[in-house]
Amino acid sequence: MTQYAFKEKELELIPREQLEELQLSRLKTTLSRALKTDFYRQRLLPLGIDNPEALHSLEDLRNIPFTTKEDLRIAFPYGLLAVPLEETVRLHASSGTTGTPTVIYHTKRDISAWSDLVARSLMAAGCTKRDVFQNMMTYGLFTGGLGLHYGAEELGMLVIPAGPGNTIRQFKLMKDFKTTVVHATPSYMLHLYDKLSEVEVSRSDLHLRKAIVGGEPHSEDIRRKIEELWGIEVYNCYGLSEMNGPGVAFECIERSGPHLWEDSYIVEIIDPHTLEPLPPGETGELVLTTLRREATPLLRYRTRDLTSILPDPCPCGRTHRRISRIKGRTDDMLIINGVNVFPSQIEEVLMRMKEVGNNYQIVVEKSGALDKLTVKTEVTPEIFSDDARDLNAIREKIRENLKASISISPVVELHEPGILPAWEGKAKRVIDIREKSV
Ligand code: DLL
Repeated sequence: MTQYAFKEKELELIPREQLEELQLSRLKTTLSRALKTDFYRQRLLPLGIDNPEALHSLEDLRNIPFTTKEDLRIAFPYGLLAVPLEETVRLHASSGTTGTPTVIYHTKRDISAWSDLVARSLMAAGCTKRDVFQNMMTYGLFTGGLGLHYGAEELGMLVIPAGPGNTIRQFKLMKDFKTTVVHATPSYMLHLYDKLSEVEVSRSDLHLRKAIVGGEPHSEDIRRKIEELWGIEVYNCYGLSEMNGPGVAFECIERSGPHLWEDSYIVEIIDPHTLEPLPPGETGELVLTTLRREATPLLRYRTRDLTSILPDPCPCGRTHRRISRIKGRTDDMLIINGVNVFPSQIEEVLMRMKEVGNNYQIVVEKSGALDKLTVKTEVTPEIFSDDARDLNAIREKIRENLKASISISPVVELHEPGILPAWEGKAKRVIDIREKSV
């Protein structure tokens, strides 16, 4: 049965018109907060954007420039802080690859609004205060651990702050405390399942009923695989540290795309090249504006994530629109000998094949002047045999299926289960060593 509303039922079912009025009023507040930061003052005042009351409709948001990850780095450490330091209670940061971290600050009210949003999300996914919640996400500067932790406590779940790793202990905790809901990256859920055969705990000793997964892109087939292997329901949780972290969008019990909580964020989808808005149903870059955050308001933040707004309303009745599964990032597209390939396309092909196991890796390197794509995949224990003819046939089948999907014929390597690197946090599946291998 659909459960509504952790605290504010009217906000989850709010008619669109009222929701947009609420957004406009909160947008004005966000702009006035932004104008207190050094960064936005320098950016917006020269453009004559100095009066929140001049925003007459949500369309007016389009006159405000985008904010990018690079801007957050430029503003490091305090350029985007909109409140006095004494009002802040926590920061989260992500280091990325270039060195300077991006930092988001939170006031007490920010933490409480975020926790409410996560509690609302968990409730929409059918969790209750009777659930025992084992949080296997990393705690620390990364938002995955603490974000869900506070929200689950807010809902009244019993939280086990396990963090990732130490698989034997994870199973012991699950068994001893009768864990019913877990939170992990999808790759860690698959890795854990592979480890189940090595411990003295069997699936029937466990009380698991749901997993919340997120933090990294994953296909519908990965979800299905986790659901089938574990015999549980899997819910997709989307978020990014710049927008708090987990809980920006979350699936309800329909499990048909995460609702993006529009009382807290304004959603836009743009063409990443022309920067023009795209209509519902069309895939483009997700752009988000915070509506409730006090300490670090962000206007039109370019997430780099590729998705679309699902045009149909959800049968659950919530009016907050759903987004489609993240297809990839504008910056993770590989160009291999001129052909555009998203890692998600490769994953989709692999995960649809019953012979393929729970882990894979994509390697791109130079071979002379050309790019060479190698797809390494584990096969299921049943399939792994010494009969080279069987393995050759499987290798060929994978190669053909991949060629049909991505128009490139990769080298396919098959591996025994447990051979490829396993990930406790976000999986790093793409190894692009073209520069090094020139
Ligand atoms: O990964 C926040 C999070 C933690 C979300 C735990 C969900 C669960 P960042 O480290 O800033 O924050 O990374 C954000 O991860 O822009 C996406 O590219 C990717 N991502 C996060 N969740 C999903 C998801 C956290 N459900 C970046 N599906 C985002 C696909 C996801 N990609």
